[in-house]
Amino acid sequence: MTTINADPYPWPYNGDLKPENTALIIIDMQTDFCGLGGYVDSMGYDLELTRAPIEPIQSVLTHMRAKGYHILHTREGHRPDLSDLPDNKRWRSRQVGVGIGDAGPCGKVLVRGEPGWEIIDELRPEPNEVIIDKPGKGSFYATDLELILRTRDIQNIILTGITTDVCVHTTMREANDRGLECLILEDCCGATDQSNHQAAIRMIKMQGGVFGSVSNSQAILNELP
Ligand code: C5J
Repeated sequence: MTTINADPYPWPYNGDLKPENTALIIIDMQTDFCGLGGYVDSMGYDLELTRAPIEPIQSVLTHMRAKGYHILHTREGHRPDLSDLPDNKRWRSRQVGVGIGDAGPCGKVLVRGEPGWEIIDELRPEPNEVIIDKPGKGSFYATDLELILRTRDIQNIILTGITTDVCVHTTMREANDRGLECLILEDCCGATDQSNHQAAIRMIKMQGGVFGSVSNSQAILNELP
């Protein structure tokens, strides 16, 4: 039995934790969500909140790379012709700041290939790491993430990234319904609103861990086999 200290239960539930069956997923650490001039910045949110997880994720990433765990990154973004951008998503985004697909200081917002869409330098993927490009909030919808996880026999996923209440939560819920065992690292996530971050973390812990369990970067550094 190998587990990580977590709340509400030591994770994973079955004690089967090893590099071969466990992946770190880093969600949407893109300039548009945490960089100057990006989408979140254009909406007027406090960038400190979405930048807070950068250092803790760096520590976990370095540690898990060295131990040979699977590492996956995701990017939210749309095709340059916007053929995969739903009208209502674009309309809503235009109610606040620069709309998705429109030109901003970091290029067209959340459009593949634009500077704002890139993963930030601090967390740049290595060439052998998987990158999932997703048009939605969840990482499973309209992507090959499930195929990759099943092909590699990955059962446990450690979720980090931004934002806690939107793309991290949606991905965790999608993963949980597929029988994957989820751990969220609280200090490795951030939201545009701190109370939403806290609520999103609290929701995971109800009903005995309805979506999984919650831990932090220090526990990974200290306890991961
Ligand atoms: C949002 C995300 N918040 N990556 N995207 O629109 O959470």
